Amino acid sequence: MERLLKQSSIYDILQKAEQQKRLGFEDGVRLFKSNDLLHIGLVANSIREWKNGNTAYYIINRHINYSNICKNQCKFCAFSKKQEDPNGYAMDMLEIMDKAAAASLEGATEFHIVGGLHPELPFDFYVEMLNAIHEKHPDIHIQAFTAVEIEHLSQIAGLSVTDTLKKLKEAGLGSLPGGGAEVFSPHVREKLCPEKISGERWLQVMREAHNLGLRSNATMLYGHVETPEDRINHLIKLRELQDETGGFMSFIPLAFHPKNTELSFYANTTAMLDLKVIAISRLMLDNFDHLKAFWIMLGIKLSQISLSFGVDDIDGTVQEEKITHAAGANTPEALSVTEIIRLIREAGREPVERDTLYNPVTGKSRDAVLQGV
Ligand code: V47
Ligand code: SF4
Repeated sequence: MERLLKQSSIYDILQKAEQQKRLGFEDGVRLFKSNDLLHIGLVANSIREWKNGNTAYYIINRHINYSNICKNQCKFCAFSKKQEDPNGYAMDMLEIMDKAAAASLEGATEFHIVGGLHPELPFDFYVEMLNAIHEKHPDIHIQAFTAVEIEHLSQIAGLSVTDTLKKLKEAGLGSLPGGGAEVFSPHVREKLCPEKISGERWLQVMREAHNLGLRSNATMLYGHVETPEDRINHLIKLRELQDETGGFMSFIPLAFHPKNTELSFYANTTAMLDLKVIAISRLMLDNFDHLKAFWIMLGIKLSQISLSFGVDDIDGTVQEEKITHAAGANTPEALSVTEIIRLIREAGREPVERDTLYNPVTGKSRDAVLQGV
């Protein structure tokens, strides 16, 4: 094994990673330019096992995309609609509460709530939505609003980002999802999402959230115009903020789905790129505890394989997903707990149900809930 590894042209980098020494920009770029996926994966897997043992986490959750109406027009997005578009929607409180109640009956421990930047919904709508859900389901964690939505809410509320976050936290917000990060490089944002907040602003919103004790996730949307250099720059920026705040829980690479977008001439990502992004992220993000495969985007089979390339979490039951499915995802919109457990066990890992903050969810009462699912 050692002999084979030594023959690899990236042996020096893999050895550094194995010795838990921090990788630099040039190291990351060289990893992306290498096709030695198995050796990169081998070391990523050893780091994953060092951090998380044989555990593979999953969560019983429910996505609620409260509205697809958005004032931005990101070129990679097939989900958003203009207000006048007949396919635009905004759920009313009754519909949102119905979805939350159904998820509660199914044993959900998390609501994942994101939407477009609606030009007219008032700030009160968001506060009332959190209040209503939190009052009815106080034990279910609300993970809501990307950093991009938080910036939008602060603008419509006429408040600073920190004061906006404080109000949302008082109303029941538990943590922030990792969306909206895309790729931080200004030249990529200029091409794909010029109206969106800058990468620096995304990081600043997260910094302010972490400083208030709100944890969050982080993402990177890959498989379009970005270069290996852009990806590594993105990962290093996340690593720097994590050094400062320690507020990120997990990193989730998001594979670009081109169908029905303005970038529909792009092909879907390949398994080689998907696994390289996963394994290299595991090697670069030495201060992130968790690496998540969002099976909806990655596909069920590759998500299972990713458990041997650095991933320790395959997200959850989800129940309804609109963003990737608008862009042609061919995965289902939900997975049962039984199916998630089977995938994890067949990968030789130990399934552990987690809550949003990665506490294991266990106990007899839990078993009783799950028997009814
Ligand atoms: O911000 C938009 C991305 C994100 C497309 O934090 C697309 O646990 C692929 O962030 N193809 C929203 N991706 C989803 C997201 C997420 C998902 C699951 C878990 C978590 C978490 C976060 O989806 C957007 C954008 O970056 N996106 N369009 C597309 N065509
Ligand atoms: Fe709007 Fe988000 Fe879609 Fe961009 S990615 S158009 S901000 S919903």
